[in-house]
Amino acid sequence: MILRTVSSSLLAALALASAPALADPAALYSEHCASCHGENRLGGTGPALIPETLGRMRGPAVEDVIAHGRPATQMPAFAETLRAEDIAALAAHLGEPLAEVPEWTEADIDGTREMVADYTPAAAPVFSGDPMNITLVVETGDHHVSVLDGDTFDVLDRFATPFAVHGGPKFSPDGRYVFIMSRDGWVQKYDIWSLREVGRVRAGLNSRNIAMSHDGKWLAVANYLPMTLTILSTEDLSVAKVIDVIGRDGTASRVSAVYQAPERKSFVLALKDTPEIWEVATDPDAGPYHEGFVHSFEAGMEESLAAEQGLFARRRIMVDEPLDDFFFTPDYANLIGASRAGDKGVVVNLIVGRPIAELPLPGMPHLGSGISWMRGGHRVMATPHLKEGVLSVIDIDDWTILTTIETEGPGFFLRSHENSPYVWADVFFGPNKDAMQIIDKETLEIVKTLNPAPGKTVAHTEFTRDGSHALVSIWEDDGAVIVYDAKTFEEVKRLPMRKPSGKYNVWNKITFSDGTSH
Ligand code: DHE
Repeated sequence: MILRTVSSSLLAALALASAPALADPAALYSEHCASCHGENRLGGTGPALIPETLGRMRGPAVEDVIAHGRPATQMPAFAETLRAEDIAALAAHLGEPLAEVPEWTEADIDGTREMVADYTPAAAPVFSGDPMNITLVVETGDHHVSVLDGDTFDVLDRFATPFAVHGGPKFSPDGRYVFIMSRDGWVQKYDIWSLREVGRVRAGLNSRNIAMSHDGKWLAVANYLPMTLTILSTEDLSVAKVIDVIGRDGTASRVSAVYQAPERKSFVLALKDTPEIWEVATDPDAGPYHEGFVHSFEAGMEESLAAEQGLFARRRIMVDEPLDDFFFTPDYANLIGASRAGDKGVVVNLIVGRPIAELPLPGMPHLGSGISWMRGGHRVMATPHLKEGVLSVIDIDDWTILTTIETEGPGFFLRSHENSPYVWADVFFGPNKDAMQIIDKETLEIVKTLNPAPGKTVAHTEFTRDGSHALVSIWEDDGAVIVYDAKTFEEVKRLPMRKPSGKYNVWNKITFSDGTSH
C-alpha cells in the first residue's frame, strides 16, 4: 500500500519534471504570429493584435480564434500546434497594452498609401440602376461590402474591406465615392460608378470613425492610437494634416468620434480624455474662431483662439466633463452629448460655444443613433439606451423629455425616412434580440413587432431612397438582409449575407435624410 503511494507520487513528480515549461508568450508571438500581424503587434497582412482593437470586437474570444482560426481568412488554427495553456498565455499577452505608444507620423501614414494601379474612373455608372439608390451593406462576418441596387436588390459587386469596419462609411457629396474605415485605422476609397476600389491608406493605428467635409475635399479620421485627428485629401488619400489632440490643460486625448457639420463648414470632435469639444474648420476662409467668444471663454483665454483661422482652424469648446456619442440638430446649431456616467445628455450650443441645457437620460443613451422628425409642429428626436429597454423622445424646441417608449429590451439603432410614418427600432441586447419594433411617429405607440428569424440578432434598418422599402440585418454569420415593404411590413426578399451590420443608402446619406443618424 505504502509502496503504491510512493510510486504514484514519484510518477506524478516525474511527469511534472518532464512536462515542457509554459512557453514565453512573447516568443510564441514572434514565432507564430509576427509574420502576419507585425513584430510590434500593430498589424501587417493580418490585423493589429492590441487591446484597443481586440477588446472592442464582437465575435469569438481571442483564444478561440487562435485555436480554430478564422474561416475564409488566412488565419490558421493552432490547436494542433500549441497546447491549450500556451494558447491561453498567448491570448493574455495580446490583451496587454503595448509597452510604448507608437508614433504614427505623416510619413508613416503616407508610406502605407496604396492607389490601385489599373484603376481608371468610369465616365458613367457601369450598371443600369439608379446610382443614387445604391445601398451598401457592411458584412462583418468576412470583412466585405455588398453593393445593392436599391430598386432590384441585386448585388452589383461584393468587395473585400480592411479588417473590422466600424461606423458609417462616408459618401462624397455627389454620391459617387465612398470611404470606409476599419478599427485598425485603414481608410479605403471605392468608386461606386466604376464598382472599383481606388486605394487605401492607414490613417491611424486604432481609429473610431470618419467624417466628410462639407465640400467633399477632406476626410477626417478620429484616432485613439495615436491621439490624433488625421485629415486626408479625398482625392488621393494623401495626408493634409495630422493634428495632435491636446487639451488646454496639456492632457493628450483620444478622439471618441469626429462628425461632419456641413451647415457650419466644420468637423466636430468628441474627446475622450479632456472636457473639451473641438471644432475644426473645413472652410478655407474661416475667420478667427470668435463666434460666441465672450460667452465661452474667460477673460485672458483669448490668445488660444487668436491664431486659429483659415482651413483646419481649431476652436475649443469647454465643457464640465468629457462628452461623447453626439446627436446633432438638423441645423447643426446644437448637439447633445452623453456624459461618461451614462445618466444624462448635455446640450451644447455650437454658436455660443457652451452647454445650454441638461436632460436626465439614465441607462446609457446611445445619442449617436438618435433621429429626429417633425411631430405636431415640433421637432422631436428619439434615442435608444444601451442599458435600458426604452426609447426617450425629446422635444428639441424646448429640450424637454416628451415621453419614454418601453421596448422589448435595450436597442442600438433607430431609423426612419421622411416618407415613412414609422420609426424602426431594434432590440439588440437581451433575450428579445430577435425583435424589430415599429413605432408610429405621431402616436409614439409600437404598432408592430417583427420576428423574422427567431433566436437570431435582428438589427439596424436602412430605407431605400424613396422610403418604400426597409432593409433589416439578421446579424449572424449565416445571416441575411431582409427587404420589407415599409408600408405593409411584408417581407419582399431575403438576401443571404455574412453577418451584415450597417447598411447605407447613398441618397439618404448625402441628403442627410430626416430618418438617419448623421
Ligand atoms: Fe459603433 C457607429 C461608437 C460598438 C456598430 N459607433 C458608431 C459611431 C460611433 C460608435 C461614435 C458613429 C460613427 C459614424 O458612423 O461616423 N460603437 C461605438 C462605441 O463607442 C461602442 C459602444 C464601443 C466600441 O466598440 O467602440 C460601439 N458599434 C459597436 C458594436 O459593437 C457594433 C454593434 C458592431 C461593430 O461593428 O463593432 C457597432 N457602430 C456600429 C455601426 C455604426 C456605428 C453599424 C454605424 C451606424 C449607422 O447607421 O450609421
